[in-house]
Amino acid sequence: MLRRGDARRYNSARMPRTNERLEALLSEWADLLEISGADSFRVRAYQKAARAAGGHSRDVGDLGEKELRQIPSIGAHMAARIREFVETGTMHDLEELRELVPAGLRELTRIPGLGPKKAVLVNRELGVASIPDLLDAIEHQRLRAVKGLGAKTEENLLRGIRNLREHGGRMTLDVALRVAEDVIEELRGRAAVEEVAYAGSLRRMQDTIGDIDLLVASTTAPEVTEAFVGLPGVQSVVARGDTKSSVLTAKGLQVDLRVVAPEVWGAALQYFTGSKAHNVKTRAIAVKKGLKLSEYGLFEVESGRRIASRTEEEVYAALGLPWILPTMREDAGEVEAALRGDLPDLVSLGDLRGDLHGHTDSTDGVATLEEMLGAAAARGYAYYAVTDHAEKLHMSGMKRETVLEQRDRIRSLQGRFPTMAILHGCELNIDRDGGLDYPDEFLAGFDFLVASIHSRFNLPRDEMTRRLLRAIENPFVNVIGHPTTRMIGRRPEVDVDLEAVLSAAARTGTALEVNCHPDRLDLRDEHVRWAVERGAAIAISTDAHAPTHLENMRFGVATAQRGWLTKARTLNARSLRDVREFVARKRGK
Ligand code: DGT
Ligand code: CA
Ligand code: CA
Ligand code: ZN
Repeated sequence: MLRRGDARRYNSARMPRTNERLEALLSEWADLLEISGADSFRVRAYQKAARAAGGHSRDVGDLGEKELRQIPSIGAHMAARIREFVETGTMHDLEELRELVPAGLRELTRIPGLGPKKAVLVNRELGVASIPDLLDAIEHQRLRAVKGLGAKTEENLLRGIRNLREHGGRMTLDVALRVAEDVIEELRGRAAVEEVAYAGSLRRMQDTIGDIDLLVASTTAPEVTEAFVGLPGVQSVVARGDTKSSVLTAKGLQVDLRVVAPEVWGAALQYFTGSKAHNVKTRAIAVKKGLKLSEYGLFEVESGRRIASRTEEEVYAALGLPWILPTMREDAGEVEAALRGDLPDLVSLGDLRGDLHGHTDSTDGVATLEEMLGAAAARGYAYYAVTDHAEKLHMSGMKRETVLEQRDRIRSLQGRFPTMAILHGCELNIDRDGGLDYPDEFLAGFDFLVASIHSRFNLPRDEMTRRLLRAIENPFVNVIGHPTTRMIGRRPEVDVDLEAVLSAAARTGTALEVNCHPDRLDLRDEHVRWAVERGAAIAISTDAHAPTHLENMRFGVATAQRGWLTKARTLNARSLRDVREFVARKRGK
């Protein structure tokens, strides 16, 4: 959970709504084009336009066609489509395309590991037109009869389908948070509402959210409920009572609302934040003390007297516990640690002094070097690493002369942001054998290096492990970026001996990343915990491709907290000097 001040700090500047909707629509368009066999150039044009619209610093809805065409990757055709969307709320050609592509086929592309290309292939060769069809084909081993597919594909797709089912119907953190913040903003102004907050898995900042739980303190519950079910974003009302109601938004997201009396606010917040397992533990502690804990407060069993309910702190204190960060409330040992007075001091947003992974328009970012640096400096960072893609990234890596030009530009920009140092870095591609894009002499010219897997996600476990270990052993590699490469709901984690990777990282002085993008959150919470136990350092990095992405830091911090990461173990909570020393030590200097 964010400290109270942090949330406010980052609420003000978020991605404009139109940009976000356009990004989603244009990338859907790209997928549909690919399924219908359009040439790859066209598909890429839509993908690029999607990213450009999503990452643009101004609200694209406010721009005319001429201004739109000045955005890189947006041509006349795309500009006209965007205007059409802004004016009519839809894009006619996209709607037509949706009609053309069968729903079953569209569903297939939602399976992690099955992109549009493979979906077309299994459809054409095997007549597979839905997920049940695909499961049937896998079961009868029909996939391996198709050229280019094999037993390994079957295994991967099964994992993908499982992954889809696990996360299916759940939303990513950013989506949930935006809906919750919108509803809260609507309710906050009403006279009947004394307090309003989100609880549940969103407050615990789990990587995916089943439904959003909102809590309101009020003395006039019916009035609040009335306002809630009548909000503009509400599509349908699932349940409606005096103190308890549920609605669905247009996208089918469920929002639950509970209205409680102001004097039991703390107890209700504690109860509805959960997790259920954490609550079981806290209730057991109450029972041992002759008390009873519910959403209405902490009571003495014998007298029925309420002894705490106003704030969460009071409730925990009356149980003999310190207040516990919501991100820790998973019954993962936090209650025991709290009882021992041994809760670790976890990293928080305010501890971070820099961001060590970010892109510019020299590769696939959508903003210039100066724009990215300006946004980073505005966050008060003491350092920022520019890590554009190295040359072997398909179609968008930097040639060596571009790297050197960028280095010169960065040199001339040092001092432009008086309190922020600029590190010249690069995001290297780990090839299938663990090799990197450039020879060591060239790597030595960088201040800081991230190395990531961007291809060959399906290697067998031992090969994948060897691959990552070799990259970790390179003296110039400082961070392994998004180590498991998962995309939530879309691509499963690579099969790797993570314990071996973490141990090697700890031994060699290499950090592992918590990639803050809400579609990644990689390492995830549990893996962070393993890393902490094995003594590896963690870099919490946004991998920003646009200035707005810098705000994703809050998701990475929450994920790190869920993995019990301390400030001491967080690379980018250290001073610039210590980060430089981290680099120098690995290089043997
Ligand atoms: P989700 O929605 O699947 O992402 O996960 P949560 O944790 O938000 O779960 P949800 O929405 O079912 O309930 C919200 C919180 O309310 C949950 O974390 C703890 C509390 N809660 C709900 N039902 C129960 C229950 O039967 N027993 C207890 N102790 N707590 C409950
Ligand atoms: Ca929930
Ligand atoms: Ca719920
Ligand atoms: Zn990156």
